[in-house]
Amino acid sequence: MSSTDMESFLEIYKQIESEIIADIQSLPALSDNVKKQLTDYYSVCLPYTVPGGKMTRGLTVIKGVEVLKQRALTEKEYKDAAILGWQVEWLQAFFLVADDIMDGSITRRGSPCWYKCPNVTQDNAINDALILENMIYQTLRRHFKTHPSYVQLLELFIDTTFQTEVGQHIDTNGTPYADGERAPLDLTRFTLDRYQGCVRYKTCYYSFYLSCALALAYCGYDPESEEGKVLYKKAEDVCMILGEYFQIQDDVLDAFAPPEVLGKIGTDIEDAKCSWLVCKALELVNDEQRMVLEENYGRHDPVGVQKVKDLYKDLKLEELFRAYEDERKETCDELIAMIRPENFQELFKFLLAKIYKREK
Ligand code: GPP
Ligand code: MG
Ligand code: MG
Ligand code: MG
Repeated sequence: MSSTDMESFLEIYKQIESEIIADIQSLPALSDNVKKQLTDYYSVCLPYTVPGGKMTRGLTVIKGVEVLKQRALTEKEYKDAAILGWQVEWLQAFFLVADDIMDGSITRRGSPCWYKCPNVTQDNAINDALILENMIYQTLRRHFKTHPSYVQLLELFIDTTFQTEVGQHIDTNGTPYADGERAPLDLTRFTLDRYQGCVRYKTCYYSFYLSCALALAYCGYDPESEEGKVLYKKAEDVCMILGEYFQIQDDVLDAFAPPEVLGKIGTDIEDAKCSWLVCKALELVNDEQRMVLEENYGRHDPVGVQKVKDLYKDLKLEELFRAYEDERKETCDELIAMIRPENFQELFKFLLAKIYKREK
């Protein structure tokens, strides 16, 4: 069985979804009518918010277990790895439902964001994000309670969630509120130093490191052992670099990719985000160009947003990004080639191939 087979992976999604819906159906002390409302609602919410992405985070767990075992997986191993992979996708669903509310986004994966759907509303969507998070722990308990790595698997999800929330705080706190009003734009906050810290926390851990660490944990590598320490550290080092590259792509795509290809409409300029583009722009601008940012960055005004994008074009930021991307690819190739044992390299080659020159 190929580890990147989407159909088999989606089969496991359906099984997990059925188990969750069955759990809701058997909640005690609720009338059949209320339980039907709940199951009807989550039978729509789950397929809408969980599958339907690129599924790279989930498939990475399977690839990781395969690479570490150095052989094709047994049916049981495949299923376990796929269940763990889906828990990363569930975590991602929780983050995206919440992130889209926080960022005031309109579309995701080519459809309206969950909170924008008719019959959902923002109040429901906030609670759904929390429920999606909780489902991770329901499913982990159901399938891994007696696994020797159960506690480590739980802690990986708990720690990664905290790391991502710290990153999200840095990401949204560029624009604090005072008396209900956004604080005035402060361009001095948008430095590459702040950017790197923010991205490490909000993206790298959950989008790259978590899947690799889950594969290591499932295969029994103890992070306290001599061998384990080296492997987790190597995975973390490479994932931080891949993750930063991935988020820089995300920021460039936010401004320049056609929404119909990307599946989402960019909001970084309107939201005054500490994006790679604005950080780079601020390194390159003259006084007059800086005024364009002062006057238009962080405003919900299409004319102003276009002026910022025109400035990015004048500063040749897309070209700068292309050069950066080629340089990153080389750095990653070199870093990956140094990883031992050699079979472990395959996991990071898989990740790099998934993101290099991506268009969505
Ligand atoms: C990506 O930021 C980061 C996340 C989706 C993490 C969210 C974390 C929470 C704790 C809610 P982004 O806003 O650039 O992503 P996108 O471009 O996909 O909206
Ligand atoms: Mg967002
Ligand atoms: Mg965001
Ligand atoms: Mg983004």
